[in-house]
Parts: sequence; C-alpha cells; structure tokens
Amino acid sequence: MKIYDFNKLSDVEIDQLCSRSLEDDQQVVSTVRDILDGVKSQGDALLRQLAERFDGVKLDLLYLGATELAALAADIPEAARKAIDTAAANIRRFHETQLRQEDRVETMPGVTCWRESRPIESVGLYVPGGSAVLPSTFLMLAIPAALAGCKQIVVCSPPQTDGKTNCYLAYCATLLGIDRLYLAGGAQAIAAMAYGTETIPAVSKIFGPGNRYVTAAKQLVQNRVAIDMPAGPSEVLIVADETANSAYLAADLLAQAEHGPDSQAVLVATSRDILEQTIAELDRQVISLPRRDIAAKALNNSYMIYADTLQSAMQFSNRYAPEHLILATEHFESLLTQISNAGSVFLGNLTPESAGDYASGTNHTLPTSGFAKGYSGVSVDSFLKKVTFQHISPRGLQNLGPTVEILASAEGLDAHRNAVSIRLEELQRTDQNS
Ligand code: HSO
Ligand code: ZN
Repeated sequence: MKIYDFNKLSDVEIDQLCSRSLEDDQQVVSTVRDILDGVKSQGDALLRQLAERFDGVKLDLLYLGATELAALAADIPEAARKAIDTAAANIRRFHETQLRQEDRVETMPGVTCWRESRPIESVGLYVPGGSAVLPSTFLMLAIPAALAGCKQIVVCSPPQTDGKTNCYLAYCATLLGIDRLYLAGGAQAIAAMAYGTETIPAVSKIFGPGNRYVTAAKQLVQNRVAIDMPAGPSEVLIVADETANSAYLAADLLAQAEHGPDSQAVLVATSRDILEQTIAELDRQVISLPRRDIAAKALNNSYMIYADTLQSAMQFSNRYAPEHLILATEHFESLLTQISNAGSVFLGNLTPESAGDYASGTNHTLPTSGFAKGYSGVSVDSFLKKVTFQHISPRGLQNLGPTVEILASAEGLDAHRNAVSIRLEELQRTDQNS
C-alpha cells in the first residue's frame, strides 16, 4: 500500500485522497431506469421474470410466509441462534434509549410549543443477498423500525436458487415478528417498495445497503419515497499511534477490505514502524482469507498516511469523514472532542469495528463516501417523523400577536396579519365588555 506523508501533502492532494470514486455509471443508471419503469407498469410479472434472470429461480409466490420462515429457521445451528439473540438484545438495549419524549416549552407566557414523534407508518427494508447475505443488516434495520412503532415493515431480500432464504434470515424474521419475507432483490426490490406491485406494498421510506444497482435505484425513486441515506462502498479509517498493535490494525483493515473490491481501508499513523509492520501483517493475514481476492483489490484502492501528531491525523480524518473511525491508541480520550465528521467511532485497541457491525449495540447502517459530514447513521429517529404542536391562550395571543402582525406587514402578507388582528380585536371587545 502506498504511504503518504501528511506534512508533504498539498490541499488539493488531500482533497484527492478524501474523494471516493462515486462516478455515476450511466450504464447502471439506464439499466435501473428500465427496471423501475418495468416494475411500475408490469408489477409482479416483471419481478418473476427478473428473479429468473438474476437469481436463477422460477418463483410462484413472491414471498415466504410465517410457517415457511419458521420451518427454515428451525435449521439454524444452536450457536448462531444464540449469537443472533445476543446481538438483537444489545441492539434493542442501545436503540431503546433513543425513544425520548421532549419537554413542552412556553416560549412566551401563554404560548406553548412542543414536538412529538410519530412512526413512519410503512417502511421498506432491503436485506442484501448475493456475495454476502447479511442477517446483521436485518437486525440493524428491523429492530429500530419496531421500536419506533412502524405499523408495516416490508422486508425484501433476493431469493436463493431454491426459491427460499437462508436459515439466518429466516430466524431473524421469526425473532423479530416479521411474518413475511418478500423474495425480491436488486433494483427491482427497490422499485417494488417504491411503486407497489400486486404482492409487494408501496412504502413511505426505504432503508438498507446494496450494490450499485440498489443504490442507483434508491437514488432514482426519491421523488416518490424517502430513503435512509445515499450509500456508497463501505470504508474504514484508522488513526493509530505507537501504542497500537499492527496485527490488529491489519485485521481491521482486512475486515473492511473483504466487503467488496471498491471498499476503502485507510491507516493514518504517527509511527513509521507501525505503518511498516502493518504492511507486513497485511501480506501475512490476507493469504488465509477465503475472500482474499476481493480484499486484495480493495487494498489496491487504499492507502496509508504518516502524520507526525495525532492532531494532524485527526485533521485528516475529519476531512475524509469516514463511515467507521477506529482510534487505535491508548490515548483516545483526549481525541474525542476533536472528532467532527464520522459515522461511528471505535475506541482503543480492543474495540474492533466488527463488534459494531454485529453485536455491540450501535447501528451499522452508516453514511459513507464523505456523507458523514452531513448525515447520521440509522437510528430509531430514522423511522420517526417529528410533529410540532402549539397552543396559544388569550394572554399568549396578546403577547405574541403584535410581533406577528408587524412581521406579516413587513412581508406584505396582509392575510397573515389579519389572521392575528381579527382575533386580537375580538379579545379586546370581550375584554371591554367584561
Ligand atoms: N461494515 C458493514 C456492515 C457489516 N459488516 C455487515 C459485516 N456485516 C457496513 O457498516
Ligand atoms: Zn463490516
């Protein structure tokens, strides 16, 4: 991996290192457009056709029901069942704390304002299949959706060639009380949840990661539905000092790299020895990985930076705005306030990013590609709308009314002013009469 020296990098070079190649592939966009139009006009018939073409299966029914899911779930190995139970409990425990009621505020005597949450009634979750089936994503999306109180949780995942799903996803469904798993993958699944088909209901917001086709589809259906966030390839940035362990660093970089050939794994270290040792460790560890070819390609997209201080390292990290930030140092405490842009942060040498991917409790659906500058990861909030309320008493209207009247006049909006004046005049009349 190439090593840069932070102090020798120009501003433009730093920008280049921080930019992710998110080129809009016109080929992908035009294929996805066709699929969106097709699903809109042909519905289930096209979903069946595409399942045959892309997933190699002739589907009769486009979903698995509760009984079938329970039967498939029964095959899950005991250890995996327990691990999913533990992960689900931790994710639930962490996300539960996000359900908070806000206080009512009297902004002026007699003027009371407050905000209440309401669940998005119908949400769609996309759980990827393909090169890696991710039951962890099922947990990360369905648990906060259920906590938020979403009434309808539509889950789509690509079918296996036998027209079923694997025992892990089936177990997640039964554990979370999802009694239907729709067998649709790729852009067509997103189209189905956006427009609705005879079988798959249209939803108000679509969540979940996916390949380039899924991502392009989510982008294109936004005039119709909300989406969780723009999603690019997964990434990690590690800030390390001499207290880090190069074998752990290599393991964390590879954990990221195995996601996909376009994943990025960046190491910024204040020790040249750590950088050299990590390169040696990468070479040693990568060969034994089943996904070594994917990981090697991702490492080709990746790089290391030597920074002479942790402050410079943090400066780079904030410009990069990583999805995952690992602070591989015993001295992380003093760095926390310096973090301004990151999706999720992992502190110290014994906190691997994989812990958050699966089971510690935080969500793994996070902003990538620098979007951590403007977006947060998925949480219970992502499944809620915030509705504001206000009530004005007679005294409140007397206190606030004149301010509104003056501002409405300043904007030349007389009807706005009258809506206040008509009430104030009435109040005055009844005051005089009493
Ligand atoms: N690192 C991925 C999530 C994941 N990793 C799922 C393993 N399984 C995006 O945060
Ligand atoms: Zn991961």
